[in-house]
Parts: sequence; structure tokens; C-alpha cells
Amino acid sequence: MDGLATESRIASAAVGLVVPCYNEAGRMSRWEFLRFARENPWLHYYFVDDGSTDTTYRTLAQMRQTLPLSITVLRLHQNRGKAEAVRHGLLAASAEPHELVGFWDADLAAPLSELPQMRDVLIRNEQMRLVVGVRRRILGRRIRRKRIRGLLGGGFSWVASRVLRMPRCDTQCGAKLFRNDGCLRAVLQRPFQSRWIFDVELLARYRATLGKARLLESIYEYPLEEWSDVAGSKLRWSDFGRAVFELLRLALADHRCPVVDTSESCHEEAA
Ligand SMILES: Nc1nc2c(ncn2[C@@H]2O[C@H](COP(=O)(O)OP(=O)(O)OP(=O)(O)O)[C@@H](O)[C@H]2O)c(=O)[nH]1
Ligand SMILES: [Mg+2]
Repeated sequence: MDGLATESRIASAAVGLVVPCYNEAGRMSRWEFLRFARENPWLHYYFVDDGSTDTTYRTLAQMRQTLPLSITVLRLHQNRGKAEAVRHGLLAASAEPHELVGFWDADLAAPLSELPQMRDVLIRNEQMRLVVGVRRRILGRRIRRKRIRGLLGGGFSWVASRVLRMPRCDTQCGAKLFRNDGCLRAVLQRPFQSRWIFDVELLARYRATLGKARLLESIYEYPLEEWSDVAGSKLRWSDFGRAVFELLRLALADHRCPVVDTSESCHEEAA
């Protein structure tokens, strides 16, 4: 593809971005979401209200009224956890003609300004299927995390890499983008077993579907320019214990996914 054609594809490639929201009325920066969508017409948000008990749903409905062409609001009447909220949103987004879909935490710990670069990676590299944001403290990046969260996260990603039998990566970062293909639709078919560490389960499903070698050729770690821990996280210490238990369960599980789209070769070829 020549340079001009690539540039025009980049300008137009649509992204469906899922934002799971649980009791976010007091925390989420609605103006920032609206501003960014106005500046980037290729973007469509899928906000998923995960059974919130505050005024989140009303806030989201008002945002949709303001920008109806750029916003879809989905509602789960009971709190199902981030995993199911994200899956629900991704299923809706992937049914639309978005070239790429992804998910992003409502607290904007990763600013939306990271999204265009992550999008470029998938558009410029056709063999890539997923881009995962990583919080790496390298020079020139502004990664502000609580020390204890950074340490726990580092330990967790090491164990997760053993479970996945893959090189270590920041599995839990809430900024991820996927090519909207048959492979993604296959891995979303069944609900996730894990409530907290579904990101690891998602990668395990990609691995089971593509095979390790193809997954490693298809996944791109994008070191975020900026990350700031935002107050008001609903994670509790007990959730870390639960996450370890869920990791052990994942290590023993079968992650193969049903074929849902035979037109695309996403399954591992028999050796
Ligand atoms: N905690 C939590 N978050 C949910 C739930 N359902 C959806 N979410 C959304 O998942 C995203 C992540 O929530 P946070 O509370 O920021 O937790 P986190 O980002 O995993 O953890 P931190 O590193 O502490 O920020 C937010 O967009 C939440 O609104 C739920 O049941 N519990
Ligand atoms: Mg957060």
C-alpha cells in the first residue's frame, strides 16, 4: 500500500471504544470524553453501565443526547463486573463496521490522547491483531503509579506470563485495542470465568485460537506516554487474593474457542 493510501486509511479507520462504567458519576470526566469524540470523528464510544447504583446511567444518557452519532449507551441491570461489562460492549461494537474495537477505563488513567497512536499501530501493520498499552517507566514517559500498585502489578504480570507461557507484559492495563476480525469474535463468544483478570483470560483465548507463534507475531506492546493512578479505584486488597485464585484456575482451564467465522483463518494450522 502506498503512503497516500495508508494516510487516507488512517484518517478514516473507525474505532468502537468500550468504556465500562460502574458508579462512575462522580469520577469520570464527561467533558474530556465529549471533547475527544468531537475532535476525532472516526471514534464511537460504547459506554456500558454495569448496574451502577449512582447516577452513572443518567450521565451517560445525557452525553449521548449531546453527541448521538458518536455514543452508544448499553445498560446491564445488575452489576456483573468489568469482565462481563467489557465483553458485552465488545460484542456490540464488533457487530458494527468498525475496523478496530477496544476498551478503555472510565477514569482515564490512560488519557485518550494515547488512542490515535495505538490505532496507527494496527492500521500500519496488517499482521497485528491487538495492541496492549503498557505502563513502562522509561525516560520521557510520565507514568505515575502508586509504588505498591506498581510492585504488585509487576509480580502479577510475572505470574500471568508463566500461566500464558509468553514473555512478560502488562496484562492489566486498561487500554487495549483489537482488530475487529473473526478471531476477536471467537474469543468473545463465551463469558469470561474471571471477574478481575479477564485480560489474562482474553490473551489465553487468543493463544489457544492462534497458537503461540502467531499470537506473538500479532500482539504489540505500546508503552504509554502517560498514566496517572486516579483516586476512587474500587479494587480492594481482597481482590488481589481473588486474582491469584483466578490465575490458578486459568492455568488449568481449556481456552479453546468455537469457530464463529470460517471466512478468516484465525485458527492454528495443524502442524
Ligand atoms: N471495580 C469495578 N470496576 C468496574 C466494574 N464494572 C465496570 N468497571 C469499570 O472498570 C474500570 C476499571 O475500574 P477501576 O476501579 O479504575 O479499577 P482498575 O482501573 O482496574 O484499578 P486501578 O489500577 O486501581 O485504577 C472502570 O472503568 C470501572 O468503571 C465493577 O464491577 N467493579
Ligand atoms: Mg483505574
